[in-house]
Amino acid sequence: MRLDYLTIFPDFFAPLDLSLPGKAADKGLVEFHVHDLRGHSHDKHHRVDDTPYGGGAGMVMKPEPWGEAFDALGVDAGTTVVFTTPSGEPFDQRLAADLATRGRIVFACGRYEGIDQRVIDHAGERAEVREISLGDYVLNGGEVAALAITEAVVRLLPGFMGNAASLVEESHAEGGLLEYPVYTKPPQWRGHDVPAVLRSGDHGKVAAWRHEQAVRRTAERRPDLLHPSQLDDGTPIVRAT
Ligand code: 6GU
Repeated sequence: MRLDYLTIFPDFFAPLDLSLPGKAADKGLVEFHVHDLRGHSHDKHHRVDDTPYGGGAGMVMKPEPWGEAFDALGVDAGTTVVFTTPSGEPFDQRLAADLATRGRIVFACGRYEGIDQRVIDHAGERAEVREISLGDYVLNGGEVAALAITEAVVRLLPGFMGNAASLVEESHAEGGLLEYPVYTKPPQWRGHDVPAVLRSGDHGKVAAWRHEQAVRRTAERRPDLLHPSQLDDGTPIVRAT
């Protein structure tokens, strides 16, 4: 898989050499290429933004540098262009798994109040386009979002963690539930004990306890996941007639 990043802040992507993505690159599973969008702006100040038509606050990213960058990168029908934007579709584990099947992704990281809509429309005429949001809050730009998406996608690449891990990760909430709490040694620590059931050696009781904890957590933190229509695991809901 080849991943390209178009940004006016290339330094944001230094972490790609570290940790998980760096390991994947070392294994030859993925290639990262970071590009400064200003290199495709040719006025004296390498401007990439301008005032919005129709008025209003803030600046809009100009189309020309993006178009030239797409040309230079050879963005084509075999490419997925990801625009990171708070107006995008919500990112989740399912979308990460979908993106992990692509051969090439170009991350277009917007800044200011957004990118001229024609850039997205144009990209859609030559490539697959996904507009993706990390969640319902606003970041200053799409760079951190692109890094987060990268990490979620790269760890799913076949051969990265072994197949067992990728299978388990197909849904972030296994069985539609959040993870149960986990413990390791020592058995007592600062007045807190490991729950006795986990040291009982009774695998049936351990499994039951973990399931109950997962349900409790999910009810408290993510009640939306408990609604059957939101499990969305691909299993058709069959109702008695
Ligand atoms: Cl993908 N971009 C920006 N700028 N803000 C966000 C976001 C993305 N996801 C959540 N907030």
